[in-house]
Amino acid sequence: MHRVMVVFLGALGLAGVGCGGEGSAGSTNTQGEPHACSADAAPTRTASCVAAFDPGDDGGFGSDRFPEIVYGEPLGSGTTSGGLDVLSLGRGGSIVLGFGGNTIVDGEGPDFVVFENPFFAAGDPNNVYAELGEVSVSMDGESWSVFPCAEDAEPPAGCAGFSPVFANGDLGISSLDPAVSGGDAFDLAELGVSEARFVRIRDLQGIGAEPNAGFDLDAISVLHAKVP
Ligand SMILES: [Ca+2]
Ligand SMILES: [Ca+2]
Repeated sequence: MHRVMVVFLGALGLAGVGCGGEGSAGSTNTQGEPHACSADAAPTRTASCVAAFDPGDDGGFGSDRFPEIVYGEPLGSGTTSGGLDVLSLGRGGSIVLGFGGNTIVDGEGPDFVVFENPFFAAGDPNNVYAELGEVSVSMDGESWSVFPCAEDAEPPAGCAGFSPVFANGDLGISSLDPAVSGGDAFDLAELGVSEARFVRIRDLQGIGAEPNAGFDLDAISVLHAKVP
């Protein structure tokens, strides 16, 4: 079993080190290795850089369009089918995303939203096809605060990957309006955290068949951002 680990730059916590200007958000080298998130990059309200990616087995769907596939607005498919603008993390896979030079801040209510591609199996709202993920946040990329995920609760609580996604950049349904966006919203206040530059998603359930195994990440949007 071979797992590829894209090492998270340990120097991220050191201002300016390892975050050179040429690593523009959204670009990859020929190996598909993502560039680290630069604090100097343009601030964004949706994910715009990958700081680390540790894929699990049997994932890889969407990797031909990685990293752009996890950037920008989601392309949700609502309740009837899973959106396809996603990267499958694989069993136990994890990914760390940033928002260029932007920072999530704790405002009133939820502060950011994670979009996967859950849907109602056979149209039954009580039978959600979900692949749950654990969500963590960090300011420096080294020290993490973890949202406790009660994956066996009904409905699951504190996890990503349970709520269908209606936000759709092509349809003009904004991911920044929780009233219409769907997805799973998170409030930094629940962790006693005031700000975060990075969001980490880790697949918890390892379900699905190759290449769709694990959490399918579509997008992450910031509701309360230091730079609106
Ligand atoms: Ca909040
Ligand atoms: Ca996407």
